[in-house]
Amino acid sequence: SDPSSSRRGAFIVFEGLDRCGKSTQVSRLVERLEREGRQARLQKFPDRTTAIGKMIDAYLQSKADMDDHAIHLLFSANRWECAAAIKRDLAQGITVIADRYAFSGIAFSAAKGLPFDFCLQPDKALPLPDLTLYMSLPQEEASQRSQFGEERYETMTMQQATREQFGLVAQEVKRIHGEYRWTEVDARGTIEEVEERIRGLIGDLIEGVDGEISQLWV
Ligand code: Z5A
Ligand code: MG
Repeated sequence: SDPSSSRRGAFIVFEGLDRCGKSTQVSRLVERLEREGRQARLQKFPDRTTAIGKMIDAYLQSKADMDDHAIHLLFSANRWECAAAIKRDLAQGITVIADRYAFSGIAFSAAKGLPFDFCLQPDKALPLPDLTLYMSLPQEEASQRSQFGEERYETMTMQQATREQFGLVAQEVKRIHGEYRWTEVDARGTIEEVEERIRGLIGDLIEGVDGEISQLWV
């Protein structure tokens, strides 16, 4: 019998600061998997299409103001409303590729000054990614890619603070869930060069994973 048929899909998350190339690489990866005849699904966070997502979108565009704690919980709630679908797809052997996840949630809110422990709590027990690829790009090169956008958080000070918090998040993931779950990717170079690096790091994860999905921070 075919052992791969009993395997679940892998849950792979892309993280990183503004304009490091997450959305570009995530869509290329999903397209490649589909070309190869595999089942894959892209899950973007925030998912701005849901009711909660629309509130987040208004906040990011500065059309609405919100208490820092309240918006933090909404970002997390936005993941919880997608959690069942992620688990269902993984169980059916579909590879789920996420463009940002709980780690952005912690890094951005902690960068604003919320306590790190508070930031972790609401995402506790969400599906644990099998692999998080953190795309790292020096600030100077990120700035060259395009002008900062119009959205909240798209300032130099905020990006620097978030970069530091991502470092702490990486430590926590490695400490609690193991070194192999968090890998830094050099995001410099051409789109094709970065794509090759990512392909090498993902390896046979796309063949599926044995065992049930674990829980984040548990
Ligand atoms: N946020 C939060 O606070 N809490 C949470 O829980 C979550 C998010 C989930 C919106 O996120 C904000 O929400 C974000 C974090 C916060 N705030 N900030 N900053 P978003 O994911 O919707 O943000 P975005 O604006 O769509 O994506 P991005 O991060 O800014 O960009 P990216 O996806 O990493 O990059 P890209 O769109 O693929 O590429 C950027 C540009 O560079 C584009 O013109 C590309 O063509 C170009 N590019 C890409 N790769 C290359 C290479 N290799 N060379 C040259 N140029 C390249
Ligand atoms: Mg993006």
